[in-house]
Parts: sequence; C-alpha cells; structure tokens
Amino acid sequence: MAGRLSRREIEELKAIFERGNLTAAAAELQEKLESLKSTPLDIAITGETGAGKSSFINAILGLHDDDEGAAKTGVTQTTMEPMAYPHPRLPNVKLWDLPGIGTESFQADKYLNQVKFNNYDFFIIISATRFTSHQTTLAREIHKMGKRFYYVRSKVVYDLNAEKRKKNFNEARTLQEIKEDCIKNLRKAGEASPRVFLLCNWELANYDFQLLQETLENELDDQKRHVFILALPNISAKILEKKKAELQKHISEVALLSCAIGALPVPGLSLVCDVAILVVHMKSYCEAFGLDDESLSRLAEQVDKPVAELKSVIKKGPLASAITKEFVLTVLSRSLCGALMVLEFILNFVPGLGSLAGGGISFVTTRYMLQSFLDEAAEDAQKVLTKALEPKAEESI
Ligand SMILES: Nc1nc2c(ncn2[C@@H]2O[C@H](COP(=O)(O)OP(=O)(O)O)[C@@H](O)[C@H]2O)c(=O)[nH]1
Ligand SMILES: [Mg+2]
Repeated sequence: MAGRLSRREIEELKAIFERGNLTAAAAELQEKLESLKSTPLDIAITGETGAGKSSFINAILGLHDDDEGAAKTGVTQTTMEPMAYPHPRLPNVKLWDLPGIGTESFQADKYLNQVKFNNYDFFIIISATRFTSHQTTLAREIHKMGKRFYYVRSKVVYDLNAEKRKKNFNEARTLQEIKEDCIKNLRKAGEASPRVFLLCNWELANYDFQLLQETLENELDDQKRHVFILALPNISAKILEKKKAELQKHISEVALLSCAIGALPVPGLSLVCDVAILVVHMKSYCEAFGLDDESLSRLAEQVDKPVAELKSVIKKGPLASAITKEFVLTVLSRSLCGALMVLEFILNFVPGLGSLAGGGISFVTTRYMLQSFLDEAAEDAQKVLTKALEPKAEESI
C-alpha cells in the first residue's frame, strides 16, 4: 500500500512528538534538507584541446552548444583559468572546463596547482585520440595528489567509422580493443584499476555513458550521489527511475518537517498541512524530471519535434510553473479521501499514534501528497521521453 509507514518513519514521528520541542525538530529537519540541496559537487573536465571537453560539459548539463550558459565548443581556450559551468537547475553542481593540456610546455604538477586541483571532487580526462604522454603524466600526477580520475575516450563514432572500412569489422570488438589500449596505457602510468569509458558526446544514451554514470554514483558519498543523480540529463528510463528513487528517499523527512513546524489548518478543508512545503517540493520534482517549459522546449529542439507534441503526452500533472498554492489546494481537496484512508489505517494499526492528532495528520497528508505527485510526475516524464525518442512520423507530401 502506497501510504504504509515504515517502522523507521513511525519511530521518527513518535520521537519528534515525545521530545516535545517542535521548533528545534523543525530547525534540524530544515537544516538537513537544506544541506542536501546545497551540497557542492565540482567535477573537473580536462584533456587536450579539441578532445571534446566543452561538448561533454554541455551534454551532461543537457544544453545545446548554442544555449545560454553552455560551454563554447570548437574554440581554444587561451587562459589558464578554469571556467565554471553551473547546472541550470542545481547551481551547486558545477562542471569545470579546465584549460587544454596539449601545449608543449605542459607540466602536470604545475598545471594541477594552477587549476587548484583540490577544489574538485574528481577529474574526468577526455581524449579523442590515442594515448599521449601528457595524458600519462597528468593521470600519474592526479593520482599522486590523492584525487580520483576517470578516463573518457570521446568521439568513438569516428574510430568505428574508420574501422568499418575493414573487411572483418566487428563493432563490439573494436570498442573493446580501444578500451583495452587505454587501460594498458593507464596501468603503465601507475593506475592499478583504471576506469575507462568510451562515448560520443552527441549520443550519451549509447556506449559507456551509463557505465560512467553508475561508476561515479557508486564512488560518491550519499549527499554527493543525491545531487549527482538529480543533475543527470533525462536521457533514459533508468535515469528517470533513479531520480524518482532519490526523491522518494526524502519524502518522509519533508513530511516530518511539515508536521514539526506546526502546520496550519488548510482553509476550507478539515486538514492541517503546510501548503508552501508542498508547492516547493512538487515544483522541484517537475524540474528534476524536465517537466518545465524551458526543459521541454530544449528537448523539443534537440529531437526536432514540436514542443506541443511532447506536451501532448503529459496526462497527470501540470508543469512546474503551474504549481501554485491554488493548484495544491485543489489537489488536496481531491485527494483528501485518500489521505484520510491512509490516516485511518495508521491509527488503527499503530497503537499510540492516535494522540499525535494534528501533527500526525499533517505528516500523513504531506507524505501522501508528495508520494502520489512523485508517482505521477515520473510517469509523465517517462511518457515524454518515449515520445521524444520515437521515430518521427513520416511527413506527408
Ligand atoms: N563526432 C564527435 N565530435 C565531437 C564529439 N565531442 C566533440 N566533438 C567535436 O569536436 C570539436 C571540439 O570539441 P570541443 O568540445 O570544443 O573540445 P574542447 O576543445 O576539448 O573543449 C567540436 O567541433 C565538437 O563539435 C564527439 O563525441 N563526437
Ligand atoms: Mg573547450
């Protein structure tokens, strides 16, 4: 049952009320949720000029090369200053376009000091060609400085196209050979377990992007993983599912906050609940899934389909901009019945919770509302993705 509370939730709910100090509990929860939102994640992108660093940054940020806030591609950066590209929705997530490593005078240790290596969570070395000595010294130096790096071989389509001319061409084998060559070279540079990923910046849904993303996720701590997942471009059903799971993890904290701040009665309804909290979180769910005008227009442009066509499959919820207090009140009155059923279930099955009265109701309502909204938004997002990836309808002559 969607509304079923876990033992942990019940314990947390009880603890808040037993402690009696709701203001302190609210402040604590607020701080926890805020710190999650403001967790910084700084990813350094380095490699030779022309390797595809700027294109990779745009692909991760879900931006077109010409979009505002996108990294300029096809231009040589002449300064030694790293350029920050904040995520369009999560400004604490930044991709750093580092200066190219190709110059003759390149010295890895100097370079790393100049770009302030300690500011980054990890490095991604991008290469579009065979392994070079600059890459080797850079990899070795990053390792020596105690930082992690991932090696990305971009533009693999070029390699595949070149190999295709040969008689016994086999795509999987060619990719494997490129990868093994990179691994061998990184081992020579002293990296015991090199992590190598082949990809094309224009086709992130293919090749090793998913593997790269999963490897990064596994190697980040909980808070950084949360922001990393939410920052991912909505290019696959799997990413959408992960976002949903990540948002779901924090619903009960938001619901606890709603009850701890001593939620007010909702006008016109026999309910207590913090409508403002619902507005903020529902909006952020939509934005995480790209269910906002800006993201949909960008997606429409990328897949060359009218935005109305993508919007036509959104059946459940409104877009981020339409989530207002009034909207939430309408949904609340509609789902009042569902929330109360859940409440009744809890009061009957969890002895001792009945006394929580208003706070308990607020917890249950908030949790129920967020859960149903998250389910619906995720469903809409999957439909939009399917529509976007569908082959274009034959144009009539
Ligand atoms: N085919 C292909 N071209 C790419 C890829 N990534 C970048 N490019 C192109 O390679 C050129 C250099 O890319 P850019 O991102 O500016 O490289 P940077 O100098 O490392 O920032 C540009 O013309 C890009 O459009 C890729 O994965 N595949
Ligand atoms: Mg560049």
